[in-house]
Amino acid sequence: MGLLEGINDPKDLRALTWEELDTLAQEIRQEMIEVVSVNGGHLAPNLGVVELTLALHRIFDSPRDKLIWDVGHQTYTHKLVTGRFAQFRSLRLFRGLSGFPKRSESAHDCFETGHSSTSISAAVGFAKARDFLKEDYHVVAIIGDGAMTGGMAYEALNHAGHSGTNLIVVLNDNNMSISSNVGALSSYLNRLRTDPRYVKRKAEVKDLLKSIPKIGSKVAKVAGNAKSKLKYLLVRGLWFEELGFTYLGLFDGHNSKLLEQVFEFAKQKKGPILLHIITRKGKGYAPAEKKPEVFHGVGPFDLLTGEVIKKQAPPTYTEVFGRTICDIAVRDPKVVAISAAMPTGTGLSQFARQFPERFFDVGIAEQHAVTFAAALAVSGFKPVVAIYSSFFQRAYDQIIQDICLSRANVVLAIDRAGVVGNDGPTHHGLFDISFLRNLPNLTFMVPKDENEFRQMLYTAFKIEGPVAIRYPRSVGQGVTLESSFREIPPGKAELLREGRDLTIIGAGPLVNTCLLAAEQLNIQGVEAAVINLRYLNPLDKELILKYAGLTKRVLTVEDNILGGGMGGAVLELLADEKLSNVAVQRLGYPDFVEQGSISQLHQFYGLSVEGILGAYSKFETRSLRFEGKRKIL
Ligand SMILES: Cc1ncc(C[n+]2csc(CCOP(=O)(O)OP(=O)(O)O)c2C)c(N)n1
Repeated sequence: MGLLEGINDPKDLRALTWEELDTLAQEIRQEMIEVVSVNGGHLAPNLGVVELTLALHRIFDSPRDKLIWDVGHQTYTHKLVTGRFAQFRSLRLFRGLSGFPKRSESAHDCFETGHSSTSISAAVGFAKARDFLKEDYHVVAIIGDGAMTGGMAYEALNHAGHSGTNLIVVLNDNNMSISSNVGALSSYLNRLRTDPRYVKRKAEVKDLLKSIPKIGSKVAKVAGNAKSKLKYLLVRGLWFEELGFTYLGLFDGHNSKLLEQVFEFAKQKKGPILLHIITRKGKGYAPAEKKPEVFHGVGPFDLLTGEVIKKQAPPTYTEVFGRTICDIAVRDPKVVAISAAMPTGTGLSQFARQFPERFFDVGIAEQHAVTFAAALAVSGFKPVVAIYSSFFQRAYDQIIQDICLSRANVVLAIDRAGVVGNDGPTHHGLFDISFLRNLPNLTFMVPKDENEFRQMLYTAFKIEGPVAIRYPRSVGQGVTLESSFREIPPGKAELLREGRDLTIIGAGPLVNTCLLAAEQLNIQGVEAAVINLRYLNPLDKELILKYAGLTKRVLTVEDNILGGGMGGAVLELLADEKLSNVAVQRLGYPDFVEQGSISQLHQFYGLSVEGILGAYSKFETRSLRFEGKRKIL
């Protein structure tokens, strides 16, 4: 039996010797590598924070003290030492342990995260609540250098520095976001990191910290003296200090003894304090150290070689996006592309290589990305902003104010629309239909397959005004990609199958599921028309009304929350046109959706052939009752 099995609570960590702590760190790394090699997950960020997490849990008293993890993708060690070792093999699986902090999982997960740059805001909230209630605990935000590029982090630093409340920010600086970190702040951190005073005096810092007593009445005085020496010795983080923080750094994030001394010191310190810790992404697993970007969030891989297991499959929608946008940009020099810290994730790496001066990675700054694009568009360029659906939520106001209101020619490429699988509720793209389909001036498209997607992208740059296109995190249908371009007629849906008993309206790749279901229904003698909606805005009212009127039964199928979704748009249309004799059923998600594979989730929520057949059978009884009533009347 290893040490890890005996850790049921962070308190158990405090009994370990330094040697045992080292052994535990190795066991934790082994466990994480093994589990992620099967289940997939955020390996490199987690390997980098093993010592940091253990030190935090030995020095702070979670759950009384609040540990708030930014993004939360680096909480595997935290989970393993807070009583979740037994469930760790279910990490990211359907009904299993979440890959992010989850309040329902443990009291140690004091705040749920998944989206970046919220931890300092949350820390200020916890600290203020504590101050109000005259309670006494520590609040620690752990934020990466990538997350530190997000606007919310500055808003919170601004507030925290001004309020002067006691809180600790641990800046986990591994010099990487998912890809290389970008921007002026990143350069600033880099200057601090490479400051010769830090490089030369690492050893001196260690000695000095040894002189800081852990507890006792003399702490304040001695710590005060030590602090001025520390300031002299350490690199000055003037920028943070100007904001009202005490800055201390830089410290080796893999040196447990040093980390514990630093945290002990920070506990005694009044006011906001920022500890600048240097870690190595992927630490302890050679393939992840070598390719931290690949192992940031990785699917199943071969343990020994570190080779990611790739099934032979059609290209993903993201890959098709990457290729197509390059093809379009070759033809049109005004096309520029913008990513918010995810050039690889959004398929823009090739564009960045091919057109470096026309590519912008703005960091984790979705709001800025959108307004920046709006001004580029107003200046005559044709920007495409590629962001995942759930991260676009950040930029809602900017989409309305800066893009739609002024009809800016911006293409919003909404990747990862619909359920995304094992990252779960923080990452599913369930809301974009609801929050975008009603925006004036915004043309909103959804392709049924990868070739239609390619043609829609081409069409998007032909349309005057803003355009959004949503597409999923999955491989395509395997259809042939036409090399030539053609326009998809704006506002026109596509009738894929005639029928007079039922109209099935689908959007996106689920249209294929609708077609398969229609074939099954046909075997049962039911003639179902299938409409590929293509445009959520403007709606093809004519076609919808025609088939709704003809079949009197409409079933909508969408990879989105039901509230405000595509089915809602159809209902609004039928109500507006007073087609009250049409029965409508909607398939989609009634609520937040948990983690699981995409096909598992589709199956579970009835977005499947069986789900459609089941829905149809309910129609029958309902509409018969309805028809019966009408007869009586
Ligand atoms: C609002 C938002 N945009 C984008 C992401 C995707 N994302 C997850 S982690 C990450 C990089 C974070 O870098 P850093 O904070 O340095 O953490 P590291 O993984 O390097 O430890 C990004 C861009 C996100 N989670 N939230």
